[in-house]
Amino acid sequence: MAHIAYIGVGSNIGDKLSNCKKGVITLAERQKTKIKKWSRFYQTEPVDYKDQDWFINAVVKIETDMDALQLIKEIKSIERAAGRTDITVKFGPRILDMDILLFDDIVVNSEGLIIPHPRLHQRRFVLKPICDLDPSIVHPVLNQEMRCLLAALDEDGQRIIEYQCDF
Ligand code: PH2
Ligand code: MG
Ligand code: MG
Repeated sequence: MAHIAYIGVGSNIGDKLSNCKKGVITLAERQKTKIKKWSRFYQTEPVDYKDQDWFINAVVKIETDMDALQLIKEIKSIERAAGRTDITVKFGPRILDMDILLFDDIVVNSEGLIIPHPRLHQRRFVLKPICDLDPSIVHPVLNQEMRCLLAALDEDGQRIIEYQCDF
């Protein structure tokens, strides 16, 4: 059975845009997964850990036959293949970060996997691209539309700028 998931993708090392694109394309090529729609790409101010380069972020809507656990395993493997190691500083610089933001409307709270992503509602670099895709998506725990969560955010320390690219 096909599932719909929203994946947040980000990079702030090397060719950031290419790292993001390649990560998602690899996911789609490796497994029974279809890319349904890309958000716009954004240059985003680092959040939580400030002393690092700006990120490129986007969100992609996928359709997949994998369940959430298979999907997270596949994502971890793609992050490792891109050169990411286990010693990555929490919230620090990364070549490739792919996070499951939403998976159908399931709620998961296990040690290795939390869905919806626990910080999704606090982050402009996630909410803005999700709203590009569909601002009426309802957060399955908070029961609020993504456009409302975005509107409720503070301006401070979360600058994002649309990144012009032909993709
Ligand atoms: N990811 C983090 C920590 N901070 N800041 C921005 N702007 N974009 C990110 O993707 C990001 C971050 C940890 O995953
Ligand atoms: Mg992340
Ligand atoms: Mg991550």
